[in-house]
Amino acid sequence: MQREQRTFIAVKPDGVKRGLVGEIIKRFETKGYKLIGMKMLDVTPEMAEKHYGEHKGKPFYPRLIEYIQSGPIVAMVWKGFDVIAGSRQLMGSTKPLEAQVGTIRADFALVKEYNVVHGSDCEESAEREIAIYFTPEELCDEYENMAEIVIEKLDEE
Ligand code: IDP
Ligand code: MG
Repeated sequence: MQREQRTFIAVKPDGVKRGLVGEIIKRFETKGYKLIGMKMLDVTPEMAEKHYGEHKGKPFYPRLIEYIQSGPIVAMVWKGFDVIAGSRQLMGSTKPLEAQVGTIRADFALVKEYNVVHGSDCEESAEREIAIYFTPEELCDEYENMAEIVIEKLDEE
């Protein structure tokens, strides 16, 4: 399948505390993406710094590092056709007021500092972020989900 990608998605601590885990997972599932890894964990300072290394030095960095450690996250790996751009679309813009109505951040977040969900922004970040949170053995990619069956049929035509 062409443009089959993996991405790292996390329900951030505010999303977990607000009881949005199921709602957020539902949006990725119903879109047709395939869940291949999931765990709840407390982000360590080392993980936080690796994850958000690109933002080091920015004024909001210390608060971001504190925020991502302010409670457990639900870390996930999703796979699918154009899943990186597609999940950014489902999440909406970083700033909730700029996010389109119907996206997760427009529907559930008020401010950019607490925007309930994380998603990788390119293939390189996706692979880097997946490796921070998961070992290859923790990913379950053996089963076939409905979207894969449909896309295989399209490929055959
Ligand atoms: P993204 O999560 O949409 O990819 P990034 O620019 O990569 O957005 O920023 C990472 C996270 O840092 C955001 O999701 C948000 O939680 C936080 N953040 C981004 N910009 C600001 C800011 O200007 N002030 C405070 N927090 C910010
Ligand atoms: Mg980002």
